[in-house]
Amino acid sequence: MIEEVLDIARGGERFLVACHRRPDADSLGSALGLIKTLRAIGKEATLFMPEAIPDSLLFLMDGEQGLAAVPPGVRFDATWVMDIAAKALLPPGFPTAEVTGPVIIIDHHHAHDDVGDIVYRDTSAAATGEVVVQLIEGLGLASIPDGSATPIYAAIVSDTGGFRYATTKPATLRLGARLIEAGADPWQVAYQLFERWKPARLRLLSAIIATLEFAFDGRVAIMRVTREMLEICGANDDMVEGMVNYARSVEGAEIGALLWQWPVQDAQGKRLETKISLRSSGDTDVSVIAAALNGGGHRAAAATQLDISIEEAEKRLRAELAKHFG
Ligand SMILES: [Mn+2]
Repeated sequence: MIEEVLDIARGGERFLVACHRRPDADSLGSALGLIKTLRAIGKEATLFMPEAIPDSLLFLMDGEQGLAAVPPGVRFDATWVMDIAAKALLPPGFPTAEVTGPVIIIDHHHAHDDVGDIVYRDTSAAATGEVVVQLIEGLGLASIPDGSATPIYAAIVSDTGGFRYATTKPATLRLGARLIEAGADPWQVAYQLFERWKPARLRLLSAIIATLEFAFDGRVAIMRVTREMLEICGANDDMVEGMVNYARSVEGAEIGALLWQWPVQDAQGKRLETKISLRSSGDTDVSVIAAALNGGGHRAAAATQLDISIEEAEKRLRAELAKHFG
């Protein structure tokens, strides 16, 4: 319940705010929006950021310093984690319960599994950034707190694909207008999030598009990205974000899929797993397909990660798709 969450904000003094693993614009934007909001009501708030922030999101930081690790002895009254639907998406090195205090989840996904002690999910919200505005209002703040308009606006612009997706409601656009009135710069945000491509990323796009194949009479468009392709293009994994949309954009494709070779190093050793990103152009619920492959997401955008080779993952994916299109 939102009241329970607001009570935590009112009652505590010192908070840690975290994003999900591999932060995106909604997770980081809503984290920064919440940090400014907590400060606006006189609280201490610190960003937990153990990973490198993608270049396209650095503009959101605006002088904010993230904490890569919590110094020994530091304790928080509570820790907020933004835009997270599964335990596996907690950031690397997430502190223990005695450091974090109660863990509060602020999100808009359908949960994949239980994460957090207190959970506020509004699955009708287009972005977690929108949920942060509910907190701002719930705390009785008269206006959007200083410095929070741009990150919250970026969160919403990113998750709605620039106010294009079906999640864009009249209220979403009204909120966009309010955030611009509060100082968000729409072109600056769009340029940083959607344009400003490095040459290596454009080369990578070309390589990924060269792998495009159609299945099930063109109803599914499948693309791949391997470590070798990334290396040849001089590209990194951050540059792959959003590429799957090109598969969906093919006329007649109901689903766009991207298989992505993903290096993992853990107790079981070093190996290549496979991420699968799925996008629906409307009629098919890709979260059902992702869930059958141990993943999750939304109706229009879902993903999973499998501990198998890219070839094996493609077989599994095609077998699952055959249940819907076979
Ligand atoms: Mn989101």
